Amino acid sequence: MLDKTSPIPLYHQLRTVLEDKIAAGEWKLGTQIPSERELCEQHGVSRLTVRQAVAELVHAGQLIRDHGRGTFVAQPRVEQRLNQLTSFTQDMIARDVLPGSRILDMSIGAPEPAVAQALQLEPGGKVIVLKRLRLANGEPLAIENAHLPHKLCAGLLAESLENVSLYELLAAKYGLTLHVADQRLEAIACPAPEANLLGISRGAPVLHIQRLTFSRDGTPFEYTESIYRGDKHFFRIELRNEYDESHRR
Ligand code: 16G
Repeated sequence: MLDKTSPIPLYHQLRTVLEDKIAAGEWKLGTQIPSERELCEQHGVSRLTVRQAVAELVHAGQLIRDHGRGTFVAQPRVEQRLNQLTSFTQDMIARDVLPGSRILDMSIGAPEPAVAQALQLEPGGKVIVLKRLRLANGEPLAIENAHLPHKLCAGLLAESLENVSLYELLAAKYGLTLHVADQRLEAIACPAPEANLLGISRGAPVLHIQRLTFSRDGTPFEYTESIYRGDKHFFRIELRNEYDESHRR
């Protein structure tokens, strides 16, 4: 119910009501939402209010406008918590999305000096390069280019890694369990080759992520550069006020 006496603007109240309909599955994925006129009648508000609420949901990626056809409930973007160290597979399963991967490259070679340094390799140390297209419900979501010290997991080259969790395999066969990671994120315009693989336009906004992962004994065992689609994925982080006494116990 909208409250016309509330200081919260009506379009914002309506946005919340519409969001609840999507969350509750009353408005199902991919279905067309009622027309502006119907929404005005249902909620007793003006066209301007409806337009503003719907525009916000389109902007937030929850609705999609198909000009000439109408407005539809969008496939939700995949959320990833930044304060939890997880694998792609875990992130997808937590969101009821089917994870998958296609191998783009699997080889052994000499790393770039910066990668060799990050992975603390000895001079001449080699890396296994594993480049994968990561799929969410069969659709391309990210490209991950992992570099792993060859001496820590030499047998990996003989493994079949299509649709397999790298982290699960590293833990089960090589005793490499995630402990901490240093991760950097930046927004970039997607270069052409990656855009082709991801099925998006060249220059579309994507997140470029670098992750250096360490095992429990402090050994860096994975350096990965990834590109995540900006339109299908978002990161979320819980922020704590360090000055609030109740956090310091
Ligand atoms: C995550 C990691 C990636 C790692 C992958 C393993 C980011 C940005 N990257 O996607 O570095 O290689 O998980 O996933 O979070 P898997 O175990 O499903 O293969």
